[in-house]
Amino acid sequence: MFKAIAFDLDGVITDTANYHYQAWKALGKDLGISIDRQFNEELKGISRMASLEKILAFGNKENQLSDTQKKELAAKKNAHYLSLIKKISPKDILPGISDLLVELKEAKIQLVIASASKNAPIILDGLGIKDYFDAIIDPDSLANGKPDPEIFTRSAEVLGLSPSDLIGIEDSAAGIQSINGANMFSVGVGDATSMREADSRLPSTAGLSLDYLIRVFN
Ligand code: B16
Ligand code: MG
Repeated sequence: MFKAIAFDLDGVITDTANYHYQAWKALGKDLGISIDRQFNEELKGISRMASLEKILAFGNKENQLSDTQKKELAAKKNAHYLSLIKKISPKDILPGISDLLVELKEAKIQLVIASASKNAPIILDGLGIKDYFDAIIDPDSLANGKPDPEIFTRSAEVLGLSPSDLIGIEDSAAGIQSINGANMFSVGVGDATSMREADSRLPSTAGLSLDYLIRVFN
């Protein structure tokens, strides 16, 4: 039996992935770079600065901006993103997640947030579910972002567990690679192509339950 779950946040607990997309799309438009949902799949789970670099490379503008200009653009995107999520509330929790958190707590399973987002504490507060989590990994404390395994390895460490005691749940290809690289069981939700390397896959969070996780883990 697993002892803990490491949850990705954006795209697993709440659909902020869509707000990230809107904010990057608007910034891209300012820069004359058009991005679509297919390209956006590559940004999921990737840090703010790494996402900006990918967008600039996509638009063949990677060598045109100074570090200061890039920081300003990332700050502009984040300000837009924060305005989009200002009214986030418990009704923005994705289907099945609230019941799952209750079930996991009752079963004494520990819960940790393994999100690349620096905004994770604000989002969890808005959703009203921060107290369910035993730890939130600070992405600033990591040397490498997803797809590097560090964030999921750290999730096991902070709980004093081995990665094989945990399940990681993700919606991004980079995140699934990160879980697998940490030698943790991976559950992928959403886009089937992005989730093809997951140990177990579901089309939506609605299918997640304690019973489902026990069945696939065993
Ligand atoms: P922020 P996750 C990731 O969160 C998002 O998927 C990704 O699109 C975003 O760029 C990244 O967080 C950083 O977010 O700009 O809020 O620090 O999926 O790892 O929960
Ligand atoms: Mg995600």
